[in-house]
Amino acid sequence: MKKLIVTAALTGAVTVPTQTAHLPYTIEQLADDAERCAKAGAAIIHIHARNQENGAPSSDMEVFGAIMTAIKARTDAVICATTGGAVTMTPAERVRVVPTWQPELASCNMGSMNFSVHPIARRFKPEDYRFGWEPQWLEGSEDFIFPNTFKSIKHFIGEMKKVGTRPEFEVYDVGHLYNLDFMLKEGVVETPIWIQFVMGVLGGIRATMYDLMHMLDTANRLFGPDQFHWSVIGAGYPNQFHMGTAAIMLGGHARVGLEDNIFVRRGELGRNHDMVEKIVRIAGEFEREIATPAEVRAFLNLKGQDQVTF
Ligand code: KMH
Ligand code: ZN
Repeated sequence: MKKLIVTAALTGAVTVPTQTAHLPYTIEQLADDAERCAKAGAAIIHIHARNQENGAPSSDMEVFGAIMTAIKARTDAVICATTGGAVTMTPAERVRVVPTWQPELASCNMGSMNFSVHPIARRFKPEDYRFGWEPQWLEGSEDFIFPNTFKSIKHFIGEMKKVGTRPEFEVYDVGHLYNLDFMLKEGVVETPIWIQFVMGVLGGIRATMYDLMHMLDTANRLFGPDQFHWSVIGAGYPNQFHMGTAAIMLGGHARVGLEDNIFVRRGELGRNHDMVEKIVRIAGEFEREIATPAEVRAFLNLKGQDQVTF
């Protein structure tokens, strides 16, 4: 795929509302942001569900379905549902979106790891928080292990296969690529593989060019350049745009949005579509055209918007 696939990750489960008033969490806000991002060039919209009153991450299947239904009504972008969920959720809760709503694409996290955002809590005083759940959410992540055992990864992929959902493999470190290779050799995973390199999470590999090249070299060596396609997340600012620009230069693809980063320029909070517009502008400078949802569906061999249950 010569064209650039832009994913917009609208909300996630890590960013808290106090960090930025631009974080969407209601169905309406998420649908608005999805439409604006799609118009700006995002072909994939990555979705988490949040509590409609207080913005806390949620595993409520009704809310998840309502968000995806609202987005589908307003854009033809591919919807990628999270199975990473949030720290409070069990793997069984996380995977439920797959059999329930049978999305075209879903994330599949490729290893257990520390996953922490506790340093963000240092930026705020107790009285700064908009919602009561937020300080404990940030601070508690210091003691959190994100569980993704081989058995649960196999189960997640099995659930996806049953309903024709394609996995997007989230790899946060080199070891996760070896886990993916193991799954491939076991016959659990099929090629071509769609990989999201997640760089810059506290607990995973850093978001530097050296680390990205190491991930890419390792993936090339394990799978061969024709057997996988990749996109990259740079968590935080300026990582999101540094890694995205590297992907534009190297023939990969880019994910942007408030799940991973809240600043569009140094010190300037951005909206989701500001992030998409910026990466599209950078792609333009490098003469990379932007892929449409239809092109992404063909490229990733997705089952189509009419085959989901939302
Ligand atoms: N929160 C991101 C760092 C998922 O949703 O499954 C990775 C992510 C995982 O998007
Ligand atoms: Zn996510």
